[in-house]
Amino acid sequence: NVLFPIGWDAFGLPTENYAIKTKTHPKIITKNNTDTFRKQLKSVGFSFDWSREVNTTDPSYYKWTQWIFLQLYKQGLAYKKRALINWCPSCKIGLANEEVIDGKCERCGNPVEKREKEQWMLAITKYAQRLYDDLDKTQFPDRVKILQRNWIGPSNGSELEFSIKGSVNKIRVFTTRIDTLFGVTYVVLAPEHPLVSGLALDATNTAEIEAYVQESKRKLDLERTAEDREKTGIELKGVRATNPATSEEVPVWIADYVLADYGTGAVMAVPAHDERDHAFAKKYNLPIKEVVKNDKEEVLPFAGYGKLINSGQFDGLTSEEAKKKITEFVGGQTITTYKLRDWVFSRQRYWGEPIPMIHCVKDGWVPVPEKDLPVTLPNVENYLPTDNGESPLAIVTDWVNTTCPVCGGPAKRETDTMPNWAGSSWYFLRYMDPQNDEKFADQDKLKYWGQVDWYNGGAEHITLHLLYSRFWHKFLSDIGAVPQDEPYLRRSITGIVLGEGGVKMSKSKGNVINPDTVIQTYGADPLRLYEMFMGPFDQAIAWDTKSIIGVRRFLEKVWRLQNKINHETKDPSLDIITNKTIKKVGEDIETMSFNTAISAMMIMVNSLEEKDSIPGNSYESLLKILAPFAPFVCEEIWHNLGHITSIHKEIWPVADESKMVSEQIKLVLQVNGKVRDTLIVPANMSEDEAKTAALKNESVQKWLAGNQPKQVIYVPGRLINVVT
Ligand code: ANZ
Repeated sequence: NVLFPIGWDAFGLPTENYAIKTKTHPKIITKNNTDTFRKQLKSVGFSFDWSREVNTTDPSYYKWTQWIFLQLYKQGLAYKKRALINWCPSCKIGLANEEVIDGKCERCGNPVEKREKEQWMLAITKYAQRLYDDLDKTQFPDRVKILQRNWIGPSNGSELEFSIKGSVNKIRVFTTRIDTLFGVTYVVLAPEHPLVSGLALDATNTAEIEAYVQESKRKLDLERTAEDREKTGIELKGVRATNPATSEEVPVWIADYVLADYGTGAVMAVPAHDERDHAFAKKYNLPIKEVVKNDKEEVLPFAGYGKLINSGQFDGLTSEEAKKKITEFVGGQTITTYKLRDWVFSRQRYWGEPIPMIHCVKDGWVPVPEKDLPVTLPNVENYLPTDNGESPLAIVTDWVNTTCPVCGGPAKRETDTMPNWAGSSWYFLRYMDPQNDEKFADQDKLKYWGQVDWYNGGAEHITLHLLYSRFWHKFLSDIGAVPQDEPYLRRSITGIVLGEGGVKMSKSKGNVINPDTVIQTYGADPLRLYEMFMGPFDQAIAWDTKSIIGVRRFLEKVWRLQNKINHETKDPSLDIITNKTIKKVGEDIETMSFNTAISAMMIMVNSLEEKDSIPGNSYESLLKILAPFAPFVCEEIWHNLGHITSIHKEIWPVADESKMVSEQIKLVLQVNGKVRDTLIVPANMSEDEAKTAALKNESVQKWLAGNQPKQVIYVPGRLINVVT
C-alpha cells in the first residue's frame, strides 16, 4: 500500500527571474510550467497519485506554511535581527548564501558585498545537536550522513573571559585549545564584534579602526577566511586584555579572519600553535610563545597535541589533561559550537510566502491571528526588485497598511517573503491529507502513513533542504503536531542525466534533451528504459541517442515474440532462465539496480528469440516483470494476448527456486567397482563438484574408513568410482 505523490515547489528566484525577463506574472509562469510538467510526467507514464497533487504557491497550501512560521514564532524560534546579508550592488538585491557562487552573484556574475539589514531568522542552531545525533535513527546512505554532519559541524571547546584593563567589559573567547592558554600573545575581535565601537573610542587610533571596520564589513566570509589570503588587521592601540591564567597583559587587535558569528566572535591568539595566528603574528611582529611540545622536534606553528611547557603549574601535563584542568582553573565553560548558523529566513522578493507578521508602533511585532491566514500575496503589476533593497511588496500601500491585531491602531505588514526552502520543509506531510482546510494534516492520517519510508532525490538537496525539513519536522514533533521526530527513513540519490558529451544540460549550451521530442521519435517506453539502463542510478551519466535506439530494438524484439507463443511448448531450459530472471529483476528493483535488471531481461529475451516456439507462461512472466519499466508496450501486448484486465493489476510472479537449476540426474556410486549407493545431482554439475559430493557420501566414507582414496573416476552423467 504505497503513497507515491507529486507536487510543485514553485516559489523562488528562478520563477521570479524568468518573470522579470519575460514580463509575465510569476503566477502565470508557474501555471504554464506546472501544466507542461504534468503533461510530460503523464506522457512518460509515472504512476503518481494525481489526486494528492500539491503546489506550494497555492494560498490553501501556504496558509499552513505561514501557520508553521507562527508556531515557530510563538516558541521563540523565529526572531528578527539586524544581520549582514549578501548584497549584489549591480542587481540591487539581497541574495541567500546559496545564491552566491564563489563570491559572485548567481544572476549577473558581479562581486557580492555584505550589507546590514533587519532579517527574520529561524533558530535552527537550537536543534543542531539533535539534527546531528538523530541521523543515527535514519537509514540514509553514509555519504548523506557525512555531508549533513559536516554541515552542522560541531566543535568541542571552551569559552573563557579576558578582562579589559580599565573597563568593566570582558572579552569572551571560544577556543578548542585552552591547553595553549599560556601561549596567548594577543587577543583578536571580529570587526563587527559589539565591543569594537566602544573600545575604538578608548584607543588612540579611532579613525583608522573605523576605516578598517567599514572595509571588512563589505567582504564575504568566504573571502575573509580563505587560507591563502594575506591576513589583515589593526591594533586597538592602548587597549590591553588580561590573560586569566597568567594575569599577563596582551594587546587587543581586530582582524577580519575572525568571523563575527562563529563562537563568540573573538579569539585568544596563540601564534606558536595556530596557523592563522602564526601568519598574523609574523606579519605584525607579535611575539610567539611555544607552550606545547611533543617528542619529535616540530617547527612552529605546531598545531598537534603534546605535553605542556612554559605553562606554570600545568607543565608536563598532556594537552588532554590540561584542557580540563585549565578550564577549571580560569572558570571557563566546556562548550560545543556549530558551523551551522541560524537560518536567514527573509527575502526582499515578491514571489514567496508573505511572512505573517504585522508591525505596530505601539505593540512592536505582532503575529497575524491564525484565523486571518493565509496572508495572500497581493496581485501586483510590478514585482521588480527595488533600488533600496526593500521587498517589492513595500510599495503596495493598500496591502501594507493594516490594523494592529492587538490595539486596533494603524500598523504595517511585514513585506519580506519567505525563502524558497519554506514550502518544501513540510510538503511531504501535506500529501497525506492534501485537501484539509482545518489543519495542515489530520493526525490519524499522519499516524496511518507514518514517516516517509523512502525519499529519492538529487544530491543538491542533501544539505540545505534535507536539513531544513528535518528541523521543521523535529519542531512540529516537539509541539505535538506530528507523531515522529524524523521525517524520512531512507534517502537515495538520483544521478543527473548530463547532456551529450558529458556536460550539464543547459539552454545556453544548446544541449538540452526535451522528453517530448524523445517520446515522439522513440516512444515513452524507450525513454524510460534507456534512462534506467544507462548506468547506475546514483551516477551522473551523459545522454547518448545511439543507446536509446538499442533499447528501442529490445522492445521491438519483445513485441515480435508474441508471434512465437505456443501453449503446447514445454521447454525446461526456458523455465530456468525465466525463474532466474524473475528473481534477479525483483531483487534489483529493491536495490534500485535498474540497469542490471534490464540487462537480465535482455538476456532472457535473447534466449526466447533463439527458439522456434515459446511457452505462454514464460512470455507472460517476462511481460509482468517488464511492465514497471515499459508500461505501455507491456499493456498493449497483454491485451493482444486476450487479457481484458490491466497487466499493472497482475500479481508479481514468484520465482520457483526448484526450477532455477537444470534437471536432476542420478549418478551411480561405486567403491572399487562395486555399486554402493546412488547420488541425485543437477545435470550441469561440474566434475569437481560431483567428486566432492561423492566423497562426502556416507557409504563411500564407510568403505574409505578414514583413508584417502587412491583414485576417483568420473564418467560424466553416469557414475563415480572410488578406488581405495
Ligand atoms: C586558540 C587556539 C590555539 C585555537 C590553537 C586553535 C589552535 P574549529 O575547530 O573550526 O571550531 N576561532 C574561534 N572563534 C573564531 C571565529 N569567530 N573566527 C575565526 N576563528 C575562530 O576552530 C576553533 C578555533 O578557531 C578556536 O580555537 C579559535 O582558535 C578559532 F593552538 O583558540 B583557537
